Amino acid sequence: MAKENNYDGSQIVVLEGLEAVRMRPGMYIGSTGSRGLHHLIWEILDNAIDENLAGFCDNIDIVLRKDGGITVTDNGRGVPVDIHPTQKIPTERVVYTVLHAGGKFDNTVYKVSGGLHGVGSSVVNALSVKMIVRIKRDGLIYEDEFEKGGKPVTKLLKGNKLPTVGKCAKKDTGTSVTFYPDPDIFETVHFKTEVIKKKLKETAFLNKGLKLNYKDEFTGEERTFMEEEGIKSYVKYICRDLPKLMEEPAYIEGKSGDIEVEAAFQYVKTFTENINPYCNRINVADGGTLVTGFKISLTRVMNQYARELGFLKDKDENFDGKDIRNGLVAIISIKHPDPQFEGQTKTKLGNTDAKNAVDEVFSVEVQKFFDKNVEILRSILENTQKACKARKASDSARKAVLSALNDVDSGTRSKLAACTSKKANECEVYIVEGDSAGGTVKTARNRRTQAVLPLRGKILNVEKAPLEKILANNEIRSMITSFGCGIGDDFDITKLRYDKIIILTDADVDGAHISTLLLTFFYRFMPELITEGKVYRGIPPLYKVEYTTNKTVKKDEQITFDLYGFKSLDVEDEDEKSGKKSSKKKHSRYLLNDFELEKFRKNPAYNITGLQRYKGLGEMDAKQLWETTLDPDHRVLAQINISDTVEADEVTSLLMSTNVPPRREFIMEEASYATVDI
Ligand code: 0R9
Repeated sequence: MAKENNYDGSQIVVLEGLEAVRMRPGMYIGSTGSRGLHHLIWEILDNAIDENLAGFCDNIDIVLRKDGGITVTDNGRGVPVDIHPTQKIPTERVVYTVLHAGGKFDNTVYKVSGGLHGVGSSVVNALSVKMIVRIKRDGLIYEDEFEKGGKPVTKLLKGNKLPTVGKCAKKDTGTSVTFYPDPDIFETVHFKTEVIKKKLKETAFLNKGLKLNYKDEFTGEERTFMEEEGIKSYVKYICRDLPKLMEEPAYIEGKSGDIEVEAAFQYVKTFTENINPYCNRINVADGGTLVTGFKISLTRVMNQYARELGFLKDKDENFDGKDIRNGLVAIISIKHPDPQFEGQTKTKLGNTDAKNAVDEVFSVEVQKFFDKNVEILRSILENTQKACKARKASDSARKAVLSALNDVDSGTRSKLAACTSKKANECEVYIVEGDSAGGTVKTARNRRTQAVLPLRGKILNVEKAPLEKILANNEIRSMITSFGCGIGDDFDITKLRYDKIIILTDADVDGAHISTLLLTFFYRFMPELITEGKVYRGIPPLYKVEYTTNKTVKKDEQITFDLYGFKSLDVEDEDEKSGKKSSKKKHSRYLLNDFELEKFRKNPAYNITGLQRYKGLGEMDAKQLWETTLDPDHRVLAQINISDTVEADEVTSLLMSTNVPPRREFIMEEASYATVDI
């Protein structure tokens, strides 16, 4: 294939556009970390899925290549290769080099679309060291290659035509994109198979019947993701380990004007509500109009039935929407031709017509379902009735408990060892497992800014207990009073007394369990603590190694490992501290986990002479605890974040389910990781 590196005038403007992407990648893909890196795949994948939504593609291959690249191939029509009317180069090249190309902006190419609205392909090209686009169309195979952030390598033929590299059957059509992310832009160019597979699983649920074939050339793993029942299977999957009120999810679909509406729901016997909304396959985690339409419709329909079936006696009496949604797991998925995503994170749908469309379709279709399934309807209404009674009882209990908590000085009621500073932005509270570790943390801490709240044993599983019991629990009351920001509907983050809430448990299964119970409590009663990034897990080291080395060990040397970003802290020898030069060159170092220990062992510069494994926080003295776990300059904290609500609920349900084996497996795995996504 002919290659060349000169560009005409229009291409220079184009390259300036791509250069802008390279200057500010975060603006286009969110970050240059692992999340941003994977975003590149989602962009290309989205374009292939758009072709599926348009009805021309039913198969997508995703290959994690041994050479570090990724190839995504669809069997759609193939990106057009004709000469673009204004740019005078192949349309394909416009798509991959012009920032606002793709046609999604004016809805001419695709009626509904997700992703970066047409700029995705060129953004991925701009952030790659190499990209190869292969198109099969009209019995010919075309290829276009780019390098160094989108600079065309392939020389166009006479009339600016795209060169071909072979022939194929006429009916064999499609687009294949291979790209290699630029290591100068991304902090890591290491793709994570688990992240990709999770996305493909979600994509399969949201695109009924679409075949997604995954291949990992490193491990040889090959998997096909396909869900014949789409979001119905998704609900089934979320509820798989939960006790169910209805055996099978209900599935509803319909159209209102240009808007397609799909919903699947199932009631389970837990106290929670879990609604996951999608618009054009994008998870609109903050809800918006489509969720409002769904809730209004469900509340109205259920109250009508409740009156007809005698669950409500008074004609003006109504069940609260919250009671009706008690135990509900639902996926709502709409396809909108012109979605307006709102909010800072663009995860809330703003279109008012979406509210009416969902209300209209759901009301009609859900009644058809319930008219055929009266027994299910009755058990949901019985569940609603119980929830309503419990809520009325617990509303008064909650008010009584909260006012009692407010009346008494929090410090004297709970075991909180407060800090002296009252400035929330510099204060943090350590929630510590057990009185004994709590005692050491109290001695070791910086009393001005670090408060300590020791918890006794395991805390209550809020997923299973009724509200009265939750609010009567001492550990939970201690947390509510210490944080000072209320719970549930009364929660007010501006009143939070601490900038960081740090969970500190032993690095064992019990510790991980306590940690997840705490996270579940926060997630259910104070979710903003997590969404606002206030909750952390303290990661104490698992090992202390003594070693000799010929290397010069700098005082306070820190090593950062790439994989998890862990730090290991080198501690000073008594000799060095007192100013003497160590003749034996003996040192000690804290290591966070087995991974670090392995890495240390393999390093020929170090000769390990002693190894201590900390079974729990209690084995460290105050000085050790300070330097490894409390000192803001050296400690390792993992910020807890909710990467997406479905995952959060899935994990919470998994952890709190009665199905013990998968729960144990998850806790064991999580116990050894530094970052927690609940
Ligand atoms: C592997 C990833 N796939 C893609 O990026 C992809 C884009 C794409 C596409 C069309 C078909 N398949 C595609 N795969 C397409 C074809 C036609 C009309 N619209 C879209 C057609 O044959 O008439 N395109 C996405 C944008 C564009 N094509 C366009 F802007 F070039 F038209």
